[in-house]
Amino acid sequence: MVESAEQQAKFDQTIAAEISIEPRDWMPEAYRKTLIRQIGQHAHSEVVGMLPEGNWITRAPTLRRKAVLLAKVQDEAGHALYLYSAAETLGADRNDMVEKLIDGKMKYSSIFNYPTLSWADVAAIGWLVDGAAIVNQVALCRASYGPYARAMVRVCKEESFHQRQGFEAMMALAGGTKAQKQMAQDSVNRFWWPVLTMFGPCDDDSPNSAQSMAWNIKRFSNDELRQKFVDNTVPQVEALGLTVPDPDLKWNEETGHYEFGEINWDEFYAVVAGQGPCNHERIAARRKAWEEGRWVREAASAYAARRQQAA
Ligand code: FAQ
Repeated sequence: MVESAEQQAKFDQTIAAEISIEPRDWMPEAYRKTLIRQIGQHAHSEVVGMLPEGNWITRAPTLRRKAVLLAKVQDEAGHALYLYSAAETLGADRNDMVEKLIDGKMKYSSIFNYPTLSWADVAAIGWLVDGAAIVNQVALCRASYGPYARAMVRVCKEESFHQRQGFEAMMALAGGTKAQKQMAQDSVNRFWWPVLTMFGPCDDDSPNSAQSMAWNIKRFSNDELRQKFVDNTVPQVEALGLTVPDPDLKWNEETGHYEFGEINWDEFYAVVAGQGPCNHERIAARRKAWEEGRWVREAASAYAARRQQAA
């Protein structure tokens, strides 16, 4: 497609005027590709993100916890569906995106390559992982692409419920027996640093940020959002009577922010490159689901074609 100066100028004006870009509007190819990349990765994260928590559905400590966890995991599937649909409005093909995920050609959030070793990890995912996801996604409610921004509004409402249920489950453990409190602390120790990497590399090492911010897809930089998460969450850790596993963490009165230690970026890049503790397991699970669901997709397509023919 030839991108005319006139189309580009109209697009630039729409972005500058804070008016949403909609599927019918002309958009630069690079904008479309960036959105498909980000929304596709986001959708995949929701699907792969069901695995670590799904691991505990049969082992939840009470019926109430089991019912809540089932509903939460189901919500994540719903988020993936809104997101795949938003990517489809840009011309992406859902099957193609899923095949790219299982062939390792599309990414998903690094955080879901860490295992859930105890029940406290399920609480930590709700509280910390959903908590980090909200900080990122509240900003995306104002993303310039309409279908993405609108999907985020609903997702954020559900995520904030998830975050509270995670905190509440963590509160039960932190206020429980000595062994339960230790389980909660171990989980915070294991999840704290990986959660901080959910926001992406430091701004200086983030190749996509400048352009995505110019297009109003991203409204805050990776480091700004990470700082916001730390500022929100440290008081919550303290309220639980737990500690943050960072000896360099300190409150800076002048800036009004917490200062925190150096993130292990080598570990982050290794996990993104497929060398995290659970990468193989996660992709194998998605591949199995994709292959075992083939007959369902084929049957649904054949049925839809027959109905169309009859009509
Ligand atoms: N993991 O230039 P940037 C959830 C990649 S949803 C893996 O900074 P960008 C809900 C990045 O893609 C969690 N890869 O990139 C839930 C890029 O690679 P590429 C998911 C990462 O896009 C809770 C490269 O590094 N949320 O948790 C990560 O401008 C509980 C360079 O990075 C979203 O996807 C990472 N952590 O900024 C579900 C939110 N970070 O594509 C179940 C939407 C970066 O050039 C249970 N996404 N990379 O090859 C975003 O906001 C952005 O894409 C960022 C990255 C901020 C993640």
